[in-house]
Amino acid sequence: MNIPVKNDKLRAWIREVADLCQPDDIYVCNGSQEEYTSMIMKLTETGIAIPLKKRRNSYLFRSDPSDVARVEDRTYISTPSRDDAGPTNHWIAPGELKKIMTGLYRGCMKGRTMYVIPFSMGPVGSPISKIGVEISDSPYVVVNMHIMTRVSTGVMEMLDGGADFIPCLHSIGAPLEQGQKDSSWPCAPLEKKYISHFPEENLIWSYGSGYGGNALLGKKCLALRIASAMARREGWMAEHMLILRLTSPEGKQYHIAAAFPSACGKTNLAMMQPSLPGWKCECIGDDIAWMKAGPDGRLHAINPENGFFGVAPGTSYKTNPMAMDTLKENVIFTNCALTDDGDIWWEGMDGDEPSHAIDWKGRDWTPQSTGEAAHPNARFTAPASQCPVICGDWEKPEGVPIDIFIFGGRRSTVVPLVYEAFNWEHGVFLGATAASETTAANIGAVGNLRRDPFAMTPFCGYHMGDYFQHWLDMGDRLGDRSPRIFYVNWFRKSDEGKFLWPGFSENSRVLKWMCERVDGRARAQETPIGLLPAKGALDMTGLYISADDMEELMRVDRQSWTEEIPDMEQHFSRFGDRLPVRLSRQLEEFKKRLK
Ligand code: GTP
Ligand code: SPV
Ligand code: MN
Repeated sequence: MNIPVKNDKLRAWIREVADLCQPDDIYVCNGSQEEYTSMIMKLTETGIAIPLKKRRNSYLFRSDPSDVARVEDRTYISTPSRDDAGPTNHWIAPGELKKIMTGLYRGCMKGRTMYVIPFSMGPVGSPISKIGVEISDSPYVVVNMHIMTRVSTGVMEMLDGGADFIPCLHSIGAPLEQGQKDSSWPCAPLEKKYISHFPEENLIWSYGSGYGGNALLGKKCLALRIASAMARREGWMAEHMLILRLTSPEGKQYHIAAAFPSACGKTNLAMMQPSLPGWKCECIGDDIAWMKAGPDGRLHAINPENGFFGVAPGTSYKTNPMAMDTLKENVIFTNCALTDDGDIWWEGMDGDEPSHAIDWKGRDWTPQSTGEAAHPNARFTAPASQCPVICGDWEKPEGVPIDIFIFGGRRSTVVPLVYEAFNWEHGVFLGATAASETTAANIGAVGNLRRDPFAMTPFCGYHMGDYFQHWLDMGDRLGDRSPRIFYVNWFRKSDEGKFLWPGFSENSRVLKWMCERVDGRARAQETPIGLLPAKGALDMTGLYISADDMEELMRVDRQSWTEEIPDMEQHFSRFGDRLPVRLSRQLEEFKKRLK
């Protein structure tokens, strides 16, 4: 077979994979508009992609009902020693895992085309960017990678010139026998799915799923799991963080990076339009930040992605107008509902519910139906460049200097709206003990409280104890140029189960307080958990919240925090002697403050 590729490592790898997986065809992608259109046309002809009358060049896909989210239980960090993967990762020894997966890969692309997708994470040519090549037998993956990463002949030219790359092998795990009819979303059963990472070889092997982070390997697999391990070795950071620029009425810029677990508000905060007059917010990234210390000694961040793979349900003109305006054309929708007039719909969208729709499983749906019309983890894939508030500097190769880090999660109780860490080390403690209620972004139970340090539990490519140490080391290096660290919770509820805080654009009030803290202008009060806004320090102009609700939002209840301690201790004990002493000391000091 003639493979139009000059890079020796890439040629050899393509041959090796083709010999193993036995596809009918090999196609090397160039990322062009024509390529996208012709792939989409084929997907439309077979009924797999449904064109939307109401949105130009936009399509709906419906996944298999078993393949709707990431599969953390089937995700592996395969280091030679189990210890190096740590207690938060699933582990199988590299030799054994490769043997199992080689068995699964053998002949797995029969009857299908093998696509070779060269892509850049980060602007092509930026010193922070990395090249990956995904081999996949899923045309859905190809069109999504076109949007989510930078697929181009430019990347192939760099490879031809000898550039190195991270190999990302993906198969849906559904070979076709001669004459066998294909299904619209072929995939393998759960027990045959493997999302595997070999951090010491910078290698990714994924098998059996076609959905999101399981299949679009540039995202969680490369840009977080593999990149976090590289970042530790090389002294930089790869984080599950949005990046935004906030500009004050006086024209001062603040760059903020925030880590919330999956489906806990990153995309929404990244595009938030401040309710406070005169403040401006621009989006740089909504999910992943790669950060390096710059020549100025500050931490500079880039967004390695090229698009948004965002949660659809709950997105509306009321909650996230900038996302809605991003979604007008050139969008791939997955597992949303289809309306009778040829548009998509999901729970929480503006206006009335449709009186009839086709749900994400392809069945008739009416407001009387029992299930949701859109799957709770239904997603949109849209080019970042289409976002009306994408920052003019979002592709700047050197990134933007970060002033503020925010950690947070979904806590219906205990955790107040906002507080500030006393210092970097305390901030790392807040990140390390962060907890959140689980969401539909992973296959599994929803609403269970779990510790999710730095929102990285599913994405850290090495031992979490070493990751904590890496955060402490970065703080030591950055010194007085370290970003300030805050913790937020938009999700505290009243006894009646109502959100106490309106969230979304009103979150600008909280960000404003943070900026004023950075400038040494806002007052804070010391509590055992950290520094809360002093009375009157949070700008509440034009927003009415009852005094009772406000008090509950800001309440630091010693009793409830004391009840958290055993769980924090148990959490820390999992890391054994890899837990930095500075963090166990932080926990001891916290206990003293609570007394
Ligand atoms: P991933 O893409 O999975 O990493 O998720 P994400 O962190 O980007 O979460 P996203 O912004 O998509 O929000 C997930 C859900 O939380 C959506 O249904 C939002 O409507 C909802 N949400 C986001 N921000 C807020 C907020 O400030 N308040 C409330 N009540 N809900 C919010
Ligand atoms: C997440 O789950 O954090 C996501 C979606 O951003 S996925 O790409 O599926 O990981
Ligand atoms: Mn995410």
